[in-house]
Amino acid sequence: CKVAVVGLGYIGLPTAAIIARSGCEVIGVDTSQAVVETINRGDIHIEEVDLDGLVQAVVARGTLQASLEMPVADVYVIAVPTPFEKDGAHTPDTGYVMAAADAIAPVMRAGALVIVESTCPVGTTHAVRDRLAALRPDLAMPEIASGTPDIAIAYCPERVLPGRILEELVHNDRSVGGITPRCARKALAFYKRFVRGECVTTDARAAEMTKLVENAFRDVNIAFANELSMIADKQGLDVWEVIRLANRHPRVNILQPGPGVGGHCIAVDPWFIVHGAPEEARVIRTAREVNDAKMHHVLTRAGALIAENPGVPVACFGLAFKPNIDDFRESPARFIAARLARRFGERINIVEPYARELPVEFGDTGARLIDIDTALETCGIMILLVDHDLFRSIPAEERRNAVVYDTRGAWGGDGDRDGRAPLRLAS
Ligand code: SAJ
Repeated sequence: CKVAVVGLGYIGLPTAAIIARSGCEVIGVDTSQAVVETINRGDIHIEEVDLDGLVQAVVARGTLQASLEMPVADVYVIAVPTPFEKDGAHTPDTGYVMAAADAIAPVMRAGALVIVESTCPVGTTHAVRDRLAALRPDLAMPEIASGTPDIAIAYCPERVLPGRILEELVHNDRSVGGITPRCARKALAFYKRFVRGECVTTDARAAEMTKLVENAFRDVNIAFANELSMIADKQGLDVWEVIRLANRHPRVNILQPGPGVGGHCIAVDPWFIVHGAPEEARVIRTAREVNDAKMHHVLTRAGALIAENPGVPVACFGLAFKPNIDDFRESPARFIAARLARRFGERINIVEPYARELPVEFGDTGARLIDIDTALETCGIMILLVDHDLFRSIPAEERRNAVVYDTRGAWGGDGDRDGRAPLRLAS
């Protein structure tokens, strides 16, 4: 079985490596020459637990190769990004998916299976089918041609958690959505090669919506927690205590407030639903707005705290978009810290054990990257933005002389009322 994985990013590369490990011959296709060269050396260009060893092994064994050219293959897996268009209206941009279809069309042969894995608005897989049909009128496409189609097309989203990708790629259940039941069965047989979780067949549109719904569900639940934190703040309540107590109810499970929602999926995918049904998707849209508003709320609160304590050095703990990972893209913590650095300059110190240097936007601000010990010794204001385990384990004793703003509720006891009381001013 020869497989082409199109797009060698956070999903495509681990997927290509896992498929290669299962014994298929895999060609990873990417438009970046640097990415292709890196992988063909057995190296990786992204950070993910254990991915380096796996890629090195399958490249050395010759089962994974990267290429700029689309090969002839039995299976094509499309794992390219689906960002927003630059219209400021959160319109999904499926241009990379369509470009992948354009590249596959000239080389695909009868019997091929084309799978879309990228997160997509409902209807995209059918649009890919239509594009392939237009470019290859000589091949029979599912639902278009009468008789047995030459090409099978399916939508099979991933649902892996960054930091646990290799494990979850294999063990999570998967939705396998075919344009027709026959397409779904063909895709199912492919996933059975390397997935240990249950693979459930459905149609392509249901599978597209399922992916969006999963992330919108989480976004709405986080928005509930973030809204509670702002209500509790106004009413002088400890939101963490209220959530802890409410979660003792057997059917209540409130998530954790934080400085907003980051990452590449949860803050993006709900907009794909809103775009498809703007009148109906009211809770989903509002949740997005609440989570974005929380980021600005934290920025305002942190800014006021720093301004009220002139001259006191500040430590911002964390830049990552969530705890215990080194992924700083689409991160509310990074956004907040960078804005504070721009406003307060060299008073701002960043503590981020997962970073070797500060991201570019800190460039000329005067802010510095310092280690935990230096922060604890020298900073009178501590703003916790990411609850890395390394930060959680700092004992209260070591923070006792600082004004603390804990946006994650990780430093229980002091400063866990979403910022305001009970803060203690630096002596
Ligand atoms: N967050 C909170 N409070 C919480 C939980 C999360 O503020 O109680 C924040 C995090 O700090 C982070 C953001 O939400 O900024 C997202 O983090 P996450 O851990 O919820 O999710 P991701 O973006 O790492 O991965 C999600 C997962 N989706 C779901 O859990 C429904 C993952 O399974 C998907 O595969 C992934 O999106 C994706 O690729 O779509």
